Amino acid sequence: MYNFLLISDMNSSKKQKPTLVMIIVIVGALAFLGAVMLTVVVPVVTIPSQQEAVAQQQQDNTATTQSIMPASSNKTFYVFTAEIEGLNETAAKIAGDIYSLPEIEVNRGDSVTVHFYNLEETGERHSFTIDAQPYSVDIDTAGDQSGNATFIANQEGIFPYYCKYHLPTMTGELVVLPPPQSSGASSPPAT
Ligand SMILES: [Cu+2]
Repeated sequence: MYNFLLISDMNSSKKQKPTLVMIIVIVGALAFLGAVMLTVVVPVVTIPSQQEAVAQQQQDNTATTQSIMPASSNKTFYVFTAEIEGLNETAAKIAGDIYSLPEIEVNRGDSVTVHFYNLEETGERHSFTIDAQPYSVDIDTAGDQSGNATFIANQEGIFPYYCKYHLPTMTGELVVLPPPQSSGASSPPAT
């Protein structure tokens, strides 16, 4: 009790300056300790979150790439006339002509370009024709010639393409799938 009084006496009198110095020193030491704690502890805390941020950024980039894809997807196909080797057309009573590509697969919204090459040396005509609604494509070529067509695949489904001169063998299928975005979004979140 006496000691306390003595100290308070000291505080309230001339000894105030040294006490102030002490307080400054203590505050300074605490501040220094705090700074040390921050520099030591904070990096330990922030490194994982930085990694998470990088991972998040990578995910964002992937998502951005995917969402940009449908808007800028121009798909180009090269289709050639071909023949079934070894087929006796007279005996089989059927044309042995086929397309080099029996299937063209795109996504709805794609801009589709078909380059069609008639490789006949005899001048025989071939066509690449789609007349299933809403599509209307007709690349009609003489031998040794080529043509092309570009259209927007604005309806999903399976649409046959065929050669006007060589049915029923010279056929193929245009397959228009849903946009890649919606197939990615269809995976439901785990709940
Ligand atoms: Cu043909």
